Amino acid sequence: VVTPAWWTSAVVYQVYPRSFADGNSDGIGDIRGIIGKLDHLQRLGVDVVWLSPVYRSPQADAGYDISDYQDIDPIFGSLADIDELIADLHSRGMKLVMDLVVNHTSDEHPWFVESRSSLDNPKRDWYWWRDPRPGFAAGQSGAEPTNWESFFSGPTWRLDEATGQYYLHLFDPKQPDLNWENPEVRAAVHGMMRWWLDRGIDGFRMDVINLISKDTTLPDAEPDPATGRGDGFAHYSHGPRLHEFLREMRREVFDGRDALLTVGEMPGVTTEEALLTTDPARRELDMVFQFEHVGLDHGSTKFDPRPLAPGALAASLTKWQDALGETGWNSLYLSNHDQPRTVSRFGNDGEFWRQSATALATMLHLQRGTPYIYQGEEIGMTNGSFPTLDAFRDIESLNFFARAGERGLDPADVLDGLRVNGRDNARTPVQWTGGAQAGFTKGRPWIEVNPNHTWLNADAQYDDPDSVFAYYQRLIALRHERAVIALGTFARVDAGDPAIFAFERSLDTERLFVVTNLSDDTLDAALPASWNHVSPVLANYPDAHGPRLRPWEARVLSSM
Ligand code: TEU
Ligand code: CA
Repeated sequence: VVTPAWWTSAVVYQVYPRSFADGNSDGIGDIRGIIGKLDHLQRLGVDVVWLSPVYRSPQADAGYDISDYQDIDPIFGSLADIDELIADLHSRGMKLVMDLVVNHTSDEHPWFVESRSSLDNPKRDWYWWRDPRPGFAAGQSGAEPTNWESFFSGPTWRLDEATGQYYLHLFDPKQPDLNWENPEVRAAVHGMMRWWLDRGIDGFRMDVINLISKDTTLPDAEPDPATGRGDGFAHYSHGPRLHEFLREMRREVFDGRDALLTVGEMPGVTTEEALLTTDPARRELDMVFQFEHVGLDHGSTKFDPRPLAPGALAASLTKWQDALGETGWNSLYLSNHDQPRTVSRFGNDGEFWRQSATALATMLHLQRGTPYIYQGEEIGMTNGSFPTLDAFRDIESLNFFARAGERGLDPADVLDGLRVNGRDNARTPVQWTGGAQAGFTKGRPWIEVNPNHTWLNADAQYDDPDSVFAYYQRLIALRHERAVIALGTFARVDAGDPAIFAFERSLDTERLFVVTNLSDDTLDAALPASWNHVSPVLANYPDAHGPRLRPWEARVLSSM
């Protein structure tokens, strides 16, 4: 019998440091701020902290543009601070997973500074340098080596005047893509990863790791008539050497080390690719973040939001449960620092705020996989309010707005789109108290605190047994207590209405039955007769029995 991996019963908590807690009153969250809030994490009961980047960075993309992988940015603290954080987490029985951003570096990283310095610099081939398109002069419109649209709007190529060549940047021009075809690049990344593991960290969350292998022939995309550029995703994601690179990394970095967690962020991943990546027999990654359910409400772009069809979320998540089944492993998440707030996006952040926050948590945490909580989700934080454009901070939103004219979009509509799906929704400061700046900082925060902190805050919830926080505590404890949650099989149960997400988990003789009404309506559920008279081990309404489900009602029934 194979011992199940430790992370099957673990819950991960994501800290986005800039917005978590400010230790020195400069308005930006930092490592000392995190150290001061470990009681909160311990009280919640999570096992692992995933920390978004704190490395040295010009902060063009809030730290996802790294200029020194082996140092801490002074805005966040020092290496001594991170050592203290590792030690404190470990002494409280929690682990630390760091972000690994190696599809690209900052353009201020010494590797890129060297690479751009001349055509024959030894590091020239560490990045993707190409001549202008044949027949075009450098700098001429259309001279970019491919016509791809970048994630942050505009072309994915930037001309370096001094050498007359273009470099590839799938994200911002300040984030040049590393060339993983070059074995020296891979060895340098592996060495850096070992250095962090030797320092005591417990794993990595790997940023856009499915983009590290690209089609080296760099084919053009189907152009969008409005911009002349197109979506090159098929050519730069899941390239021919992705699995080879991941297996090599496993051998070079992780083999011989115990109790780690590796999770690959993979926008656009299919169930087939996710299965290949997470099947333990193939020795690649422990789990991946898939993106299907966080794209269901996107229209032609993510800033052209569409209402979610009833049942769409449950259907998508069920598809992933079924596909990864007992061979692969799912990461379970509804939000992170790139997504709107869970309760605003998938729930009802008005009338049914508490009910929908807890119902969504129930259906997510009790699936098969490792749940991820994004900071503030455990108290039901909602989307920010952004009255005007200058309330936004995120490069993705600001660039999209700046280029919206190219697409002929009305600025007022674009602003509405940013309010719905902009990444800043998740980046407003964590609401600790009802007082000034929600207790996040004694200074002026880098982004405005959500005005609803006066009633929506951690302090107001700690001692309230009916709070969202208390409910998350119980859900986390349940995963620790019950093997069926960590290891049981998953089977969706048809409860008669697509808005009712019901499923059964089973392990040997142990059964768990989860039923959630993911709608604002009262619905009658067709529940299996065997569950009719069992009282719930967890519920988000009092007097939970019978077939009638109130709006966003959630019940967890157990046969043990
Ligand atoms: O995100 C990758 C990604 O594809 C997106 O979800 C991205 O946030 C964008 O919204 C696409 O529309 C990762 C990081 O999580 C993100 O914060 C970084 O900006 C990005 O990579 C580049 O490192
Ligand atoms: Ca600070």
